[in-house]
Amino acid sequence: MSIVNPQTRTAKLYRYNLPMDSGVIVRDQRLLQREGYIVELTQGDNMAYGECAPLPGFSQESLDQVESELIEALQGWQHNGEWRDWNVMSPSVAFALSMAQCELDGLLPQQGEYRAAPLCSGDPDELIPIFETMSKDGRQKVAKVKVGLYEPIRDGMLVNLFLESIPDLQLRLDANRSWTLDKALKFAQYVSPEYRERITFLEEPCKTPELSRDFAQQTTINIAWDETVQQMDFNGFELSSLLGNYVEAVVIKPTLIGSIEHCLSLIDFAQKNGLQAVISSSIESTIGLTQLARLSAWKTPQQIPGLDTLQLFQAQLEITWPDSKLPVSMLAEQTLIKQFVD
Ligand code: OSB
Ligand code: MG
Repeated sequence: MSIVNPQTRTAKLYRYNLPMDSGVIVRDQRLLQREGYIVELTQGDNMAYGECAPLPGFSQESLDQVESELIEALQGWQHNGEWRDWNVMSPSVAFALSMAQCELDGLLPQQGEYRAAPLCSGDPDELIPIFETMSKDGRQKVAKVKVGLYEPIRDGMLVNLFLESIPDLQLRLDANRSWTLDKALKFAQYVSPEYRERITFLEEPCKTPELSRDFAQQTTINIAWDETVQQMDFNGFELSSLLGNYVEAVVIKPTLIGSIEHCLSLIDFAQKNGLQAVISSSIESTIGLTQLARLSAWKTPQQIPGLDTLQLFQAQLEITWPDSKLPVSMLAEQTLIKQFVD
């Protein structure tokens, strides 16, 4: 008679491919399909997923590279139950594996924050119906608008118009480092001073953090770090360089940052220093996205996360997002790359 060891470990590695909405453009590239990997860890009766999906135009690592990193790490884990140092892995790999381990250990609570801040491309007609549903739900009106894609004057007038016509609206703006200081100031010139405090923050207005700080000083518009956090080494010294006047928030995109441990230390640093920490997506499938919603409910319950990216997809993957009407593609229909068993 054989007795099944309750600690028996097995793993599966899948590669997925999901169709995107036809108009999705990420850093000047059209993203027709989203590709990535899902790891499935099993230990005794417990099972957990992790998603590794480097984002083209943002992640440094390629799909080929993460596949070999994942295979090596999963082989090691299946044999001895241990992971190598997260810091030697690519960020998307460290995020996937540490999240799966966190889930396997029962550390990630089920409860999620699924009220993401709606992401608007800046077309005013698009915003009206969204705000109407937000009013009905009695929700705080927070939206995120991308700026920097058109003329700064147009962006400024548009933002002013939103804030003027919707008195209880709070806006998050994101310029993705696209402006010179001059252009950023042109933008600000068109936003009436009395509305500026309803801009919760503007992410990375200028090409460098120094210029973004100059912008904030001169305009009194709060800013947030996104790209700057992605490029940092993690140690106490560098973290303190994020602080300063008019710095309101750090945006945390785990796929681009790395392990959950790293993300938690960043959240902890932000909270201790009076900054908002906003968990945000790097366009993960519903497997990774729901874990981010749960991470947000667990560790940043005061903040509405930046997770309104499911609208960019034509399908969900295995796990469903509350109230989404998108069809669900099953993991079993995706490509099984490798199984890790004794
Ligand atoms: O510009 O912040 C960005 C998603 C992928 C890559 C870059 C960005 C984003 C988002 C996510 O905007 C949504 C959000 O932060 O609200
Ligand atoms: Mg951003």
